[in-house]
Amino acid sequence: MIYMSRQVDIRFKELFRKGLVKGTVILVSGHEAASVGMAMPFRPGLDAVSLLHRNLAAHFTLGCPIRTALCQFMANAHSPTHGKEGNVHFGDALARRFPMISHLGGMLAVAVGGTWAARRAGEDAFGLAVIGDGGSSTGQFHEALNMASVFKTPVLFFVENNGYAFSTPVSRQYNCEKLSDRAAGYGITGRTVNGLDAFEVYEAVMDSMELMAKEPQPVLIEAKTVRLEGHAVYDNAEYVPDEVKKANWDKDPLKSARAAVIEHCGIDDERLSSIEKSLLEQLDETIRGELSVALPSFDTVSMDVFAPVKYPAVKPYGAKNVRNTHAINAAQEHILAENKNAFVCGQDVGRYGSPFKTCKGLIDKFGEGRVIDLPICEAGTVGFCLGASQAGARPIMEFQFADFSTEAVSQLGLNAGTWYFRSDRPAPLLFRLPNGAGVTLGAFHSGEFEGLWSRFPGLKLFYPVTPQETYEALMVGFYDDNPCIVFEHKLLYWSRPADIDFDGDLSKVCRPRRYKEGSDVTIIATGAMVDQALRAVDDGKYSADVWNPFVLNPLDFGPIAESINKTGRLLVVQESGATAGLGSHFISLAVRECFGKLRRAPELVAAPDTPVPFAKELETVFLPDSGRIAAVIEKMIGDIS
Ligand SMILES: Cc1ncc(C[n+]2csc(CCOP(=O)(O)OP(=O)(O)O)c2C)c(N)n1
Ligand SMILES: [Mg+2]
Repeated sequence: MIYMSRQVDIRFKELFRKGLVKGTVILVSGHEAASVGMAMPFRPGLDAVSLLHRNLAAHFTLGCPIRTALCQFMANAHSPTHGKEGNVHFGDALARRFPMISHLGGMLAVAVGGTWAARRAGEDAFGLAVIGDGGSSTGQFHEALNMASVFKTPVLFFVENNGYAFSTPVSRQYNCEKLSDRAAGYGITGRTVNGLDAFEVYEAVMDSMELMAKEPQPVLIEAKTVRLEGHAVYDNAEYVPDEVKKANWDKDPLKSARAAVIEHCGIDDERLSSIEKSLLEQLDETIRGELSVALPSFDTVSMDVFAPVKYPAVKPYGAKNVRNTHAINAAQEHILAENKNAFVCGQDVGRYGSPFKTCKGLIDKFGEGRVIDLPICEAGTVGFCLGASQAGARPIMEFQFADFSTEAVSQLGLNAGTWYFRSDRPAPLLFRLPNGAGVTLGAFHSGEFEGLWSRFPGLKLFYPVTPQETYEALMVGFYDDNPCIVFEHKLLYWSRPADIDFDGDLSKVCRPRRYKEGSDVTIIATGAMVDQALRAVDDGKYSADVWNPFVLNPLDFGPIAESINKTGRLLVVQESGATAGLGSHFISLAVRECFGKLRRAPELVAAPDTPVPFAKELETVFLPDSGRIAAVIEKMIGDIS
């Protein structure tokens, strides 16, 4: 494996120079022994593994055919990502060898979540989470290790310390003696090993697994290794002193591995060379074959960002005169009762029942194993949920406030959002985001983030208003096989009590909602602005169609476009600042789809593009209200008459 990985590295470099491998090639020479030694004890399909960019040999050790890696790098029609992702960003999610994203540290929590969920389902799984010396400086390294320790999850954190992060030496990365010393801070065992010796690494990993089997907890191993080349093909590592380069080549793990094979396997140098020659011929034959394979095309490659959805029949639910908080609680209760693999997690969702009491009582009914208080690390916990979803669990995660979801932009937007696109595997995840202003909480607890999250393909966004919509959004979001976000406007938690009468048919849920029918103007409003819009037309002076798209992504604009074609006027009302929300998108769609029928330019009523101010007097003026909306309608209709 060490030999083959080295030869593939060399061939990749050549193919890149000939333009037959695009993007870039990260060079793995020097890391092969560590990769093989650490991966050998792990079992494909059971253990949850996140490898790093220099672990080609570990992919092979864990069952990835060399051909698959070649196709991935050549981005041809046989590529496991169908050419939709490049070079090292591949894996096999079904085999729990999770495909990495670029963001260093981002995959560690995924391995933790996968291991945790597999164990929870009764499987005897372990985890392997690999990171470099540079990546160990990320917050997510800490978040993942801390979570694994808190959740007593047996994940081996394996730090490959090659002395450099790209060009940056370790002196700029950390200030402790050994990276394994950090283990003490998590109450776990840590050790440093010679990463150039596959046998030593293997033995250390086996010891760790024994330890983890006795008492489930993570272990931290630092493997000291070397990078024999630059960071990637474009880097000739001028910043590495020549004497260090020479010393590194003297330590080449391929040389020591060959010597060990000769010593222990009764094979002499000549015989080994002939085996190597034949392996190389096979490799070259495979490369030649794959070079003649077609390149991917839009005709053959699905660019779907969403996994197909097949809703089950669910139980009907009804309640009289209830608020949104009740709807959320009832939906989660139903989900937990009906789905053994579901769990609710978030900060203070357990005994405290969450700050808005939307999880009240759930822990009494379902216990701590299913209603789980999380440490304060939003990025890590989203990664954890993503990993859990790959081992059969169906997580519901509450962000304490939508504002804190910004901590998890890369995990939710780039990792979870692109998961299906990259891996062909669904990531069933439901995130609840209490959002919006109006409760004097200032800039960091009042944001409305539907605009931000709409920028990430692969996420489904729901913005319910009524208790019925809220119940339906959570149900459909849970039973969807994609990462779904439900925005819960805080002002709507306790306002407008109403009945819920859900017939259990999830296939009818995803449609825009109309609250009022009229002929003069079409109003699109979201969140708490729906109430303001309704109030503006309440007195019957204007005849308005008032809509909430309800599913913001993927948006079904058809019925709203029909309404605009009928009224000839569009007013969009949003709480977010004009450049932050989706209002401009709705207007753009209307102009493109309904231009011939528009009687005047559409209007956007939005908050100013400032942070949400704290004082009530400022916040009240900041937020659009029914008076402002009515004035704009007056202007719009006045323009015509
Ligand atoms: C969060 C993040 N920041 C920056 C990068 C760009 N980047 C890719 S690899 C790399 C160096 C990583 O060094 P290290 O973790 O030591 O791993 P090594 O490449 O040495 O194996 C950098 C900075 C990234 N991928 N992710
Ligand atoms: Mg490094």
